[in-house]
Amino acid sequence: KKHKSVVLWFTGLSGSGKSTVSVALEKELHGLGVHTYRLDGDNVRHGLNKNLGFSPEDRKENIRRIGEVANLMVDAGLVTLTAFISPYREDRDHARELLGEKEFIEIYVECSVEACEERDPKGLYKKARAGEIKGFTGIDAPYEEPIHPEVTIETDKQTLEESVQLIVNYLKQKGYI
Ligand code: GGZ
Repeated sequence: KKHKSVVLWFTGLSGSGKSTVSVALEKELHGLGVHTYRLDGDNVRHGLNKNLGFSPEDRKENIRRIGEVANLMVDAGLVTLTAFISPYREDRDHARELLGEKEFIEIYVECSVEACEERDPKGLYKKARAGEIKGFTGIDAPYEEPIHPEVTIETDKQTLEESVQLIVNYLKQKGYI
């Protein structure tokens, strides 16, 4: 089946559901015969970007490299999903510019800090509150919300299935898949 190659750029707080939604979406896309590749902390921060931490400069470089890699993946014809906090608007906009307006879909995974902190799957918010992690996004480091994301999902209000369907519908509507 034919599809346009495009980047689906997920952004949101730690614990907002970027990975969960992108994994479920990828599965759905495979079912529709769409070729995908997913970039996330596990395959990027532990490899290509393992020399980077969480200072503002390192996050910027993290996102810059991810934008470049996503660009290559799109050249290879893949629907590319990226799942990183990407807290700075400027850095996301740079990735958007690199990819070109029509091939960059920003998906805001909206979820209150309170709800993310409640979930706290890795106990990182607890550590951040205790001062054991400094510069944690949403606690003592900024998260700049997207102003005009192509898609917003609200993971503290919608089910996983609803969020995935919203994105699939957007992609169909715009003729990407
Ligand atoms: C935010 C941190 C931090 C700090 C470690 N701030 O829930 P997680 O564990 O799996 O998601 C977070 C992940 C964030 O990495 P990204 O590459 O997505 O960040 S960015 O886009 O800002 O470069 C969290 C963990 O790494 N983590 N320290 N200080 N998240």
